[in-house]
Amino acid sequence: EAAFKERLKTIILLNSTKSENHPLWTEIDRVTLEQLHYAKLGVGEGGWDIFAEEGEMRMYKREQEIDGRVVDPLKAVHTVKGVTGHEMCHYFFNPDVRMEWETTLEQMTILESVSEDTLVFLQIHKRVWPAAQRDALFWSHIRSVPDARDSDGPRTWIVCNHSTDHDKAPECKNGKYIRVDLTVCMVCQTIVEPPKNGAEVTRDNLTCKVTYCSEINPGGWAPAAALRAVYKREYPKFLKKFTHYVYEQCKNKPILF
Ligand code: 6CM
Repeated sequence: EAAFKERLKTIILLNSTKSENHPLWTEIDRVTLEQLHYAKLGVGEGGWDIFAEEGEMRMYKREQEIDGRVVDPLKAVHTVKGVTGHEMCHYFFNPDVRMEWETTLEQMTILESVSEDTLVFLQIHKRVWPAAQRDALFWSHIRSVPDARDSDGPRTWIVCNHSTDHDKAPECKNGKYIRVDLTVCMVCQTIVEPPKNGAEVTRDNLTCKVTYCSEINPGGWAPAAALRAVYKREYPKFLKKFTHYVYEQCKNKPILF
């Protein structure tokens, strides 16, 4: 009986560290699945205008304002050879490497480790003249989902970031920074080209299809033209830098399917 109780305690402890038991879970699950669906919709309809194109990368936006604030939704697609969707999403989620590729960041704090796949972040972003400096408070969640092609090959991966509140975060009303409101997702699908004669799959056989969607409300006054100019410069810079970083990190490592 003692052994049974001990085992039960371990099971309860293990389950309590799963994100499914967290008060935020319902929202995390809902927003992540909504974003997955949204990312999969093409850009053919819905008034998407292309604003950047380089190699395989295409970036689209829809100009939109709420109370005079620019909240232009952005959708980007990119194709990267030699990496998997799991690798791409792993590096996008992993706080240890964020400073290596995130050029808009001044400081990053993990406010809560909800579980292995979910973290709550407080980030202070670099100030862009002439607007006030911004911070962002959001949960970040990574998961794999069955591939749309219904194959038994590699699964599709998603990272979803969404604004939240947190006891440990400073009040934004009287705070030093203006808090942005964001919903961001990165969805990555791995395509494996089967090697000839049943040979082992190498990085030469891999292609990763990346979709990145972002909606950021600047949260307070920011001059519209300047903000759009910042986005036009920063988003392509981010996606190029990030995907190149992942390629470089992975090229001599075993494949993480
Ligand atoms: O998705 C990206 N990064 C993730 C990890 O950091 C995460 C964070 C997104 C927050 C982005 C907030 C940017 C705030 C920019 C300040 C605006 C100031 C207004 C000045 C007007 C003149 O999802 C990559 C994000 C790439 C952003 C370009």
